[in-house]
Amino acid sequence: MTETTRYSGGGFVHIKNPHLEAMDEDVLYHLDLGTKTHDLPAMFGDVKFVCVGGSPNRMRAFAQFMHKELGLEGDGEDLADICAGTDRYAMYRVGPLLSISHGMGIPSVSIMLHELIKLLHHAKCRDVTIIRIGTSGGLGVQAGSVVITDRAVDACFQPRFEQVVLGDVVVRGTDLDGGLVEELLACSKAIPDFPTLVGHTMCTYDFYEGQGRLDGALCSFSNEKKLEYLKRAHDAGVRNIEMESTAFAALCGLCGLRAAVVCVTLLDRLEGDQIRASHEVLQEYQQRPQRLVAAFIRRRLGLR
Ligand code: R2B
Ligand code: URA
Repeated sequence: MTETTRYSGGGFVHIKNPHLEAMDEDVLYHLDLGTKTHDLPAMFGDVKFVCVGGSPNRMRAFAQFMHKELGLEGDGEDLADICAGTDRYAMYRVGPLLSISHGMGIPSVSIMLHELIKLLHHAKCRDVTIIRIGTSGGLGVQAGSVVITDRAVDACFQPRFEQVVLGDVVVRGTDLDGGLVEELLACSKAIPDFPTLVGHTMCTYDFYEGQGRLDGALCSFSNEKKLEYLKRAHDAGVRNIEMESTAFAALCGLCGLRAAVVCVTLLDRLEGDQIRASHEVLQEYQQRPQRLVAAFIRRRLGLR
C-alpha cells in the first residue's frame, strides 16, 4: 500500500513515530542539536520557511542573500552556522527562514530531513513551508531554465519513493503542494531574465549510469539506448533530473509540511552528459532558484 500526504491539523508538524514520545531526550546527532542541550522552541519556534539545498556554501550564500532581501540590519556576512559542531550539514537562520544543506542523494537528504522534521516538531513550529532549491540536468529544456516540480517521479517515471524497511520494500507517495507550485509560478512572471516552467522531476540514485550518462567509470548501454530512455522520460512529462526530490516529497508530505522543489537545469541531457558551462555561468544559474524563492518569501511576508 502506498502512504500518501496528509496535512496535519493546527499547522503543526506531524511526527508519525509512536516511540518518540517515550524518549526523555532526543539527540539530533547529525545537526549537533538536542532537546536537552538546546532550547529548540526558543531557537526555532517562529520559523516559517525552510530552504534546503545540496551544498553548504550555497546555502550560506542563500542565507546572506535573504538577509539583504528581507531588509535585515547589518550586512549578513557574519551569519553563524548553527550546526558548526558537525561538518555533516550547515544551517543558517535569517529572520523567519532556515537555510540548510542536505548533501547529495537520497540517503543524505533523508537523514537531514528526519532530524530537521523532529527539530520543527520539538520547537512547536506551525505552518512551515519547505522548499528544495537545487541543480539538475534538463530534458528538452534550455540550460539555465528553472523547473518547478509538479510531480517527483522515480527512474521508472512513477510518483513513488521506495525504501527497504526491516527487509520489506515500503512504498510512499511523492505528492507536492499544488498551491505552492502555482504561487511560485506566479512569482516567476516578475523575473523575466530566465525561463521558468512546471514539469515532472525524475529522481535517481546515481548521477552517472542512474541518469543514463555515457561518461561514468562504468557504462553498460549504448548512446541509442540512452537517448531512447531519456526520450521516454520526456514523453512521460519529465523536464529535469536530480537526486533528492522523491525522498524529499515523501518525507515532507507525510509529516504535514507543505513542500516544493525548484531546480535550475545546468545542461540539456538530450544534447550531452558533461557539464561544460564556465564557473561564472554555473554560479549565475545557481542563483536563479534562490531569486525565485526570495521573491516568493518576500511576497508571502508582504514585502513586495
Ligand atoms: C543535483 O546535483 C547533485 C549532483 O551533481 C545532486 O545532489 C542533485 O540532486
Ligand atoms: N544534478 C544532477 O543530478 N544531474 C545533472 O545532470 C546535473 C545536476
